[in-house]
Amino acid sequence: MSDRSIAPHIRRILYSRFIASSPYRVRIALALKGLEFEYVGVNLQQGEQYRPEFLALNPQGLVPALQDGDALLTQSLAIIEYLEERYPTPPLLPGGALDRARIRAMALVCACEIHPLNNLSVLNYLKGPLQLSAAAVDEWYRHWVSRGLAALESLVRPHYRDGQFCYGAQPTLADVVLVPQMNNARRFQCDLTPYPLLTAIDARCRALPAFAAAAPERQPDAPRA
Ligand SMILES: N[C@@H](CCC(=O)N[C@@H](CS)C(=O)NCC(=O)O)C(=O)O
Repeated sequence: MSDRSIAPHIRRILYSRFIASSPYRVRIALALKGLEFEYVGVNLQQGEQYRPEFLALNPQGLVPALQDGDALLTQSLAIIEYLEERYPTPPLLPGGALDRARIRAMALVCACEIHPLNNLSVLNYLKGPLQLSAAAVDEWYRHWVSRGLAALESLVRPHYRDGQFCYGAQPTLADVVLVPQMNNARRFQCDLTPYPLLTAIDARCRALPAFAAAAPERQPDAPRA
């Protein structure tokens, strides 16, 4: 993170980490809505999220944070809902109240039930103060992924038709959150064969230009081959 990152003249800045799933959600939403931004990498593995200059942006010490003009925003889903309200096209929460509640419920399976239990600081706490072995921590990780994805596969099934997304014929917030979660699951060698619908939707999403542009390997702080 550089001092340049808090320069006031810059219109939209995303504080991100290439591999981290929460900023990945925001990158997808920005790309789907065609919104440009400057990327500032925060190296979580080197503890940059705990530096005073970053804590001044997000006292939680978590990415993402988004500077949008004068507004500074944190929490990926709050950021995406803000983008949805300010830049409604294309909609990530389409339809009526019931549709939106169902889409949010799908997104929250990953964002509230899987991801918080598997975050870097949680894993570090299990490995450090609680002295769990690497194998036990991997088991912990995969347990919460399989429990969450199994539920999500069931939630998606009644709404899914071949060639579609989690909820209908266009990507929604549910897909925006699913794709980074599936990426995490692959990183930790989780077995994805029990989730054929989620696997198909994930592949379909990743083939779209907006999702591809947001992919970890395409980010400026990703390791170069
Ligand atoms: N609920 C938050 C979660 C943010 C979060 O956990 N970010 C992770 C990366 S995906 C992070 O910054 N972890 C740093 C750490 O745990 O120290 C959101 O959706 O923005």
